[in-house]
Amino acid sequence: MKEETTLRGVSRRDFMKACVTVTAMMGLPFEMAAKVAEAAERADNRPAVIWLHFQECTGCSESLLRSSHPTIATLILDQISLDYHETLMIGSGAQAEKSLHDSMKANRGKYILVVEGAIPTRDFGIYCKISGKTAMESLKHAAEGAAAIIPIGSCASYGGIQAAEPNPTGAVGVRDLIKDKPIINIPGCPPSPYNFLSTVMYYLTFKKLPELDSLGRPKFAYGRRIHEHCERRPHFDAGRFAKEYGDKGHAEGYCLYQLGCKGPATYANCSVQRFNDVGVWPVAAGHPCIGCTEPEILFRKPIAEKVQIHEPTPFDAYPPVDQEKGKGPEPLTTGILGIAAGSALGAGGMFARNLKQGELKEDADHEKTE
Ligand code: FSX
Ligand code: SF4
Ligand code: F3S
Repeated sequence: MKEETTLRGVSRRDFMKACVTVTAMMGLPFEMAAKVAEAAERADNRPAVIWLHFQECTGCSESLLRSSHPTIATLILDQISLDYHETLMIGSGAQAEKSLHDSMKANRGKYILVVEGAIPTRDFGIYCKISGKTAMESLKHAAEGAAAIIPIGSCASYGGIQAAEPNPTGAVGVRDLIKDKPIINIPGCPPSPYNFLSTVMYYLTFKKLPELDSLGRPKFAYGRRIHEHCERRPHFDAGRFAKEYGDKGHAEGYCLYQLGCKGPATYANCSVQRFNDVGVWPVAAGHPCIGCTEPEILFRKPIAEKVQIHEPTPFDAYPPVDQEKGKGPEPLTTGILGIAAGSALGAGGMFARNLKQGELKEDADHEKTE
């Protein structure tokens, strides 16, 4: 029997599955999935979206569109009226500019402005120009009529790789230039398309912005550290670490902390939500997390450098590797032991120094021990 189709090319089952996933990601109870689905299905509920590209690699759009399964991209594109997107629209030149200005005029005060890429500010912003205007001018102009701005990716959120030292073009994120509009950062290099979809769905369902953290990220997606849910976490807690790429520990799924994994200091949901409907994410593929959602880590700290762990994070997803069912220490205890083991085994002079009031401070030097 032919499956009922709700939205373009998406079966009812896939549609509901995506709505349930998005609802769970927002931290809402299961019953709210029906409300989210209802908001998604309303034909009059499609905000105009203007999507600007500045200094970036287009990986954010790619991540959204290259999902192995069309559900996410289709859902996103069906939930919004994407009036202007330089790499997706058919028109170009004067025709594209006309679409941009027509949409800004027709939807003034109501459209969502999505920004992909950093904005160069040095030398009056001349290092990125589109249609004769600098990125700074285009952003300020488009921001004036926007209801809210979503900088997608770490470049638009914080400057990203363009802002790495010595930052030759003076690249900055949207929040450095626009101060009078609601801004919801969706960092990541690239970010999970689900985080963008969930943010849009939240806005459509509740007609308000989600709660944000101090970096302007939705708390529902960036409220927990990678390390808390990582599938390699039981190995961290047991003191089992990959020491080199391709060694036995690496092949057997041991913790990547000693290879520089920034998971203990990175707030994101990759270890839970993963990417592209097929369950991949960097750490599962054997690469340390490089902290791509964190402005102080991404392209600021070398990939191999170990992060300091300021407090033990209890894991809550996987049983310890050597724990018999129903026995064994509490997660918090094993977390602390794991930090100590990581310190002793991996970083030479790195050691747990200060354990008071539940806070464990570590000192990292980067001597090679072996
Ligand atoms: Fe930046 Fe987006 Fe990194 Fe690229 O375009 S967040 S360089 S993956 O993708 O802006
Ligand atoms: Fe996972 Fe990295 Fe934490 Fe190890 S340090 S458990 S690989 S997040
Ligand atoms: Fe980025 Fe780390 Fe997730 S590198 S994609 S935050 S695992």
